[in-house]
Amino acid sequence: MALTLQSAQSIFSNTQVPSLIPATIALFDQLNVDDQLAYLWYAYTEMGKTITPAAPGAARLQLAETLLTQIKLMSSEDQTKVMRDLASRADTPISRSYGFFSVNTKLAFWYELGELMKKGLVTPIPAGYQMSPGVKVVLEATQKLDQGQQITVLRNTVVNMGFDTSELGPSSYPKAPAEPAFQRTTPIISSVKIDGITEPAVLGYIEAMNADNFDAAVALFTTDGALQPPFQKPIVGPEAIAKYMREEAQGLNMMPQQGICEVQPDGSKQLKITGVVQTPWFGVTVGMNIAWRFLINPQGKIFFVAIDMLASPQELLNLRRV
Ligand code: 45D
Repeated sequence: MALTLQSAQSIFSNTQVPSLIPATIALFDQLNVDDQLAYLWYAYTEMGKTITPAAPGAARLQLAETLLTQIKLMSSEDQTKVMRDLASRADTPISRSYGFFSVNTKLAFWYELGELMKKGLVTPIPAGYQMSPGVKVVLEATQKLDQGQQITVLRNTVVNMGFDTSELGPSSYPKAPAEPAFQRTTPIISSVKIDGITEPAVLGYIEAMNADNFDAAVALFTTDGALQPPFQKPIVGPEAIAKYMREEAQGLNMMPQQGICEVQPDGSKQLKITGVVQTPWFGVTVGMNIAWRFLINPQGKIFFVAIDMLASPQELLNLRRV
């Protein structure tokens, strides 16, 4: 029997994911633009009391430099307008340029804007802004999330800002600059041991990802294989997966802890592995509890892997099928 994406997506469907993340984002989406900017500023500064992102490297900031220089030279009214345009995804030259940035360049852009705000060179919140009750509701919802979940919400809002350049034809795409590498702060974890797991494709996957060796990781997939990131649709095919990994999976520390493997009558295997992932933005200070759900074909290739954020640390131990 051929493996299908649809059936693959439903393996270990009892995995509990934090519905609070989409719920918080949905509340955020309902705010007006000034409230959104104010919420983000408060959430970011509040979070900054305990954790701060690592400064992006020079190579990364260079990709955003033209925009940042332009913004620095503006009046504070125009600076506010730029931020409103980004938050409302308006079709303006700056909002378009931002829309073409990779995820990490978008984060670096905002990181630097935040630094400029601290120095008083960029205006943080629209002058005369009064907090609406809606902002308090979203801030309270955010406080209920753990740190890994909070940075996921922030990252998501940053990714969604700017003009949606996917609406433009492919011919209008500027050539994407090569992604600058993240400096790894912790030594590469080379020998992978996962309680209960001996599957070579899985161990090889983790090992390759921890070395940013995406070609090796992608070579473990079938030609119709798929990878499903948290809260996203599956990315199908080796080329698309490799592109995604280069943009979004660099510098991650993957520390799988335990798992189960179930062999199916057709010789395929379903595995669920739980553990902790660290992002290079926050290093060892933020651990995200996640699960990988693998479907390995009878030939030992990865047909499907889903990455799920877990609702709670207790979920790390949920390795039952139903
Ligand atoms: O003034 O196996 C605001 C995959 C506006 C790959 C701001 C994975 C207001 C396969 C924007 C707030 C990747 C799927 C300022 C595994 C304002 C795989 C600034 C999983 C100044 C395991 C805000 C990886 C800023 C995972 C600067 C789960 C915000 C990775 C910065 C998760 C926020 C990574 C940052 C996460 C957030 C990273 C840097 C959640 C980073 C989050």
